[in-house]
Amino acid sequence: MKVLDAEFVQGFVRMCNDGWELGWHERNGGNLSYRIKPEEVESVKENFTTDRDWAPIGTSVPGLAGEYFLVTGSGKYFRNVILDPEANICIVEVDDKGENYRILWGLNKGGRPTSELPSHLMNHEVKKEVTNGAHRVIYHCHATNLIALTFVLPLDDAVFTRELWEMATECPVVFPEGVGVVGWMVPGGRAIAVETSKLMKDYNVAIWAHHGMFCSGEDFDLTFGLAHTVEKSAEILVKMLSMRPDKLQTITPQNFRDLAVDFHVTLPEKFLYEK
Ligand code: 2HA
Ligand code: ZN
Repeated sequence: MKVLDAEFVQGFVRMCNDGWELGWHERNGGNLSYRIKPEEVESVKENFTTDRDWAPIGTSVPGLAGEYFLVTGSGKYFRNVILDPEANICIVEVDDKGENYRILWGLNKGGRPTSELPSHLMNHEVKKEVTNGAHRVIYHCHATNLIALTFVLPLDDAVFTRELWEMATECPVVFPEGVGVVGWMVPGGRAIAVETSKLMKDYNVAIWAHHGMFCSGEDFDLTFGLAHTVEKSAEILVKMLSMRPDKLQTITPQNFRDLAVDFHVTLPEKFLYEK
């Protein structure tokens, strides 16, 4: 099968375009990666070439040895992915030590995988382990309202979780485990990847202060839907704070406990503190 005919590739391309249309991918902002299923690799491997060199990942991910990923290209624009996928995304293979990668398909006009490859792969490694292989998608976007909030809220997991939960009743159901926050760090390297992947042990969302967010999920719908829900809630909070600095009424800790019972989710008590 041609790579572009595969359903996982079409889902990946559609997600890139959805994020672009929502305004989360100015210029070359953001990146997406998908851990390809063995049967999907099998279905497209006739298109792979092995003439491109192995290159260091920049960190070590032994838990991903031998895995294949579909990833966006470094410096490539999300708005161009749908127009020319083969020039803007690529399939890479991780070596048997989890130290190097090589491009097997795509980036046919040159280029490298996303500059955030260390964060993507370290997050995949953690999520593969803690979800027994269920999570396959890692998504990084520059969602506007969420970034704005990182200037006015304390950079604290409990504060961000609680404020986002209060802004939309669906939130505690969509991300019951809460969200984690990384203070400002230089992007693109191993250090920010280490901090982000630590948070991914507990959360499916990691917020990068003054930069954006990382989301993890099982498939494109769930992962995009998670980012969309977080950003929608952030937008409501920005609007609310713009109207008045305090709330006249809100969802209370007891309301959240009642919701948790009916919706069969566990909401950690550490997020249900009295204010
Ligand atoms: O330019 O978003 O974090 C891609 C990025 C880097
Ligand atoms: Zn970014």
